[in-house]
Amino acid sequence: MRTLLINPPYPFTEWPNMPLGLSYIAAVLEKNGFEVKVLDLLVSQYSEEKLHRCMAEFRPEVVGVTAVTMNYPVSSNILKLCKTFDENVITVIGGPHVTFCAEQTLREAPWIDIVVRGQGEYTMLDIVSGKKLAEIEGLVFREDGGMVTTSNRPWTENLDELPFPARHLFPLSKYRAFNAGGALITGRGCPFNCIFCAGHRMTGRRVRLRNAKLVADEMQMVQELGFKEINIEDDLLTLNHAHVYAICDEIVNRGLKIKWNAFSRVDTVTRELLTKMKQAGCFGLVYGVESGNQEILDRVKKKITLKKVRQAVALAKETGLKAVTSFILGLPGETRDTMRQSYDFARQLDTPYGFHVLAPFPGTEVRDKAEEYGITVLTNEWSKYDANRVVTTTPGAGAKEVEQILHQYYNDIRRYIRHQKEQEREGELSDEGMQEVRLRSERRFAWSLLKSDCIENLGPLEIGERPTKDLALRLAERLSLPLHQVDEQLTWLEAEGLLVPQVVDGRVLWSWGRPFPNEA
Ligand code: B12
Ligand code: SF4
Repeated sequence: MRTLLINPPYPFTEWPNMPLGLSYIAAVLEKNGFEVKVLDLLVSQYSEEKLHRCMAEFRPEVVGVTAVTMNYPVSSNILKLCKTFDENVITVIGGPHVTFCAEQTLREAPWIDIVVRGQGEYTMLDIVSGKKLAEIEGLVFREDGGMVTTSNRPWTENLDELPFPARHLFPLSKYRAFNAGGALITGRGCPFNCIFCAGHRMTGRRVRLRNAKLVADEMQMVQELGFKEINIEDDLLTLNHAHVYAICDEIVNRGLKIKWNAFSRVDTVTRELLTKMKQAGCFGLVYGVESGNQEILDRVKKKITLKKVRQAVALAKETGLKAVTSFILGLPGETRDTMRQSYDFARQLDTPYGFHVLAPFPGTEVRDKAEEYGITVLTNEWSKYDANRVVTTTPGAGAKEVEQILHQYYNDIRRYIRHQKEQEREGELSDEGMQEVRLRSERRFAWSLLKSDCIENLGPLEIGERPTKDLALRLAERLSLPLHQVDEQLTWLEAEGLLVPQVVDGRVLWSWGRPFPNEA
């Protein structure tokens, strides 16, 4: 069956990233001889007309969309539109939201035919191969006016049997225009049981690891595609040290010059490990710290101590890695005082930090046992589950208290950016600071081009002395941005081959670069 996979939109603030889930599914379908197309509505303007055009041109027999909780409403609506355009198309949804509320999804969205629960590569392959739905593990679907839930699909044990993600089906130049990293995973699973996390329930608590040689092959491939950095998206890379050493050895022995970062836990790092990682190109780690109050850490089953946090941050600093710490406000037992402790602790660590707000995602223990944990869930309006706003309260921390700390955190960010701008004006900004400023403006610029399909809608331009300058003039006006800034950004995009001019009928037509002939 011809299959269309759709990457739905979500806000810039959530770091646009090529989705590995959809790209693994696409790769498995292609490997088995099926025709697959990706419609990426994240790094382009989302319109009904575009969706309609894609459906009319490609005429898919199956449409699949992914969703986290926050963008489930828009993903569901995309499938509703697909069904309106073609009532015979089979509509499928998967990902970490619907996995844990599959039946509710089908009850509320009659236009969705199938919910895929958990890891989706082989489940989608079975669907597209036309296997009887009742015989496919990991599904919920409608039948005879009721719903059928098939048995759970066992975790994929041997990750090495999976092909590399089908990056060639995605508009890579658009992702690269953010100057952000390319993504890959080296393993799936996390043995911990933090009550606010849906990750370990998506990937399983038993860790399966990929062969280090294959990981290095994929890193090399991502680098050759032009990505300057790699984000390793494992839930917890630093769990199995032998695995990390093996990957680092591959990188070093092959002489790869790759910059990469990863998610970690403070109780899984040692000086030797971090030194090795640094040698192999790692530049940063994200530590889930969650709270500056030990009782709360114990209550949410984080199983770490504040002492360990301090040690792990110090180790990262000593080995030259940038540690970013991540906190959650509104956890069970939270009060104004405990949030203040988290905030003070984050600042004392003297390393970059981020604050999110508790969102009780379906499938998490904190949602399933909300009452037991003293959590009041204020809304099930899923679009509000972006973990940046208050959707729960505790007896000791209402919305106002949480927002107060959150505002303080946002003010810190604003102050930091203002300070950098002042330093830049006075010529006192460090190289690292300059790089941050440049990156921020590159990303914002890329986003404004992409979200309005600016390049696609531009049409041909007169041939002038310097085509990039002509394009800059036009875009500066259209985007209301300073000409010098637009010119600088476009010069970079063109030099990287991300934007390409072509002369057509005596005029210049700009388009996004296509490193693969069949790229979206
Ligand atoms: C890496 C990562 C990120 C990266 C990249 C995200 C991306 N879009 O690629 C960054 C840092 C950008 C990010 C951002 C966010 N993330 Co995040 N992220 C992860 C992480 C650690 C791994 C995701 C991953 O790549 N897995 C590997 C791939 C292969 O698996 P997968 O994506 O789950 O896909 C498989 C299945 O889900 C299924 N599937 C998925 N889609 C589809 C579609 C179809 C049709 C089918 C059949 C099957 C299917 O099959 C796939 C292949 O097996 C997960 C934790 C986890 N283990 O799930 C959290 C996680 C997904 N993130 C989460 C959240 C909340 C966010 C943010 C909202 C940030 C925030 N404010 O907290 C944003 C939302 C961005 C978005 N829309 O995805 C939550 C989602 C929970 C929920 N129910 O919403 C998770 C589960 C972590 C958690 N807190 O519990 N994230
Ligand atoms: S928060 Fe991190 S350590 Fe805890 S269960 Fe989730 S992935 Fe594992």
